[in-house]
Amino acid sequence: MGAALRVSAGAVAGLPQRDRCLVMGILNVTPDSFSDGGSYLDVPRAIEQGLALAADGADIVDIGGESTRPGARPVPLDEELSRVLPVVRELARAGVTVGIDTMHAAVARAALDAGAALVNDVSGGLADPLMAPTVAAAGVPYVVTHWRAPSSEMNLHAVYGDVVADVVAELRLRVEELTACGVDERQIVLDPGLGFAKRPAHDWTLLAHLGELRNLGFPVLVGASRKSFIGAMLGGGDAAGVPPAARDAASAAVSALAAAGGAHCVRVHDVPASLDAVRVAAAWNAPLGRPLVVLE
Ligand code: PMM
Repeated sequence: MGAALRVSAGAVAGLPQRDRCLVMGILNVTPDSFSDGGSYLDVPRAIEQGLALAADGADIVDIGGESTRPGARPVPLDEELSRVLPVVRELARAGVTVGIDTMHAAVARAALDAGAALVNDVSGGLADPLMAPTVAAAGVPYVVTHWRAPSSEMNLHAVYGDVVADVVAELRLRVEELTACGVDERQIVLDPGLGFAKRPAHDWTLLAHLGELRNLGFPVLVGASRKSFIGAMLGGGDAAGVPPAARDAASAAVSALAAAGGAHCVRVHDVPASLDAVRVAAAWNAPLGRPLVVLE
């Protein structure tokens, strides 16, 4: 991208602006998410947890009502809506910047009406053809994740020639298609989709090459927290031996490295640890004159 440096940090209109990588706290209002499934299915409990994430320093609280773990069953639309909407409404009313984690345009639309500020779509617009026009009309930040197939079959699609080149090319195609549907480039945040049709080696390779994703020219969000590739690394190849909650220190280390590598946002369960981690990254990069996202 030439010798000139392009600074893109703080550039996502509608999201908090910080002199560091943003921290998005995860709130899954589901019975079956791999890490916090079942913990916050009760609405008052979910609201309490969302407020706790914000009090811990989360810049954004990301609310999801459908698990995307491998093999997860789809949730009927009315069930997804009834899980997330009261939580979105209450947290937005409390002044929290809320993200809605959904692949369904109707859920995104209803959540935006209830006060959500960002749409986080792990399918990058592929699961629902109405998502792109919905997000385009709303004009809100839109997280576009690398995705190949629904959770029930995504592991069958974890086949790459060169995982970095393939993910970059497929995300570039998503950007072209989304912008052709009216999504403004300034709305787009890209995400490598760690664990989505990826084996652990794919996830680590993508993290090592985050700069190539950044070079597409968009802010990048990294969702590594507690995922099985971290469990597998800690467990010497056996993720099952290291339960999700025992992966928080390693997840925070990934947050630090991702932030130092130019991530705009990390999506995590343990907010205080990652907040410290991204602060370390900002301090680490500051003497280099690049505390923020720099595209080279
Ligand atoms: N991962 C999950 C859910 N939503 N959203 C984005 N943008 N990126 C991710 O990597 C991502 C996501 C699955 O993990 P969870 O069960 O911890 O929410």
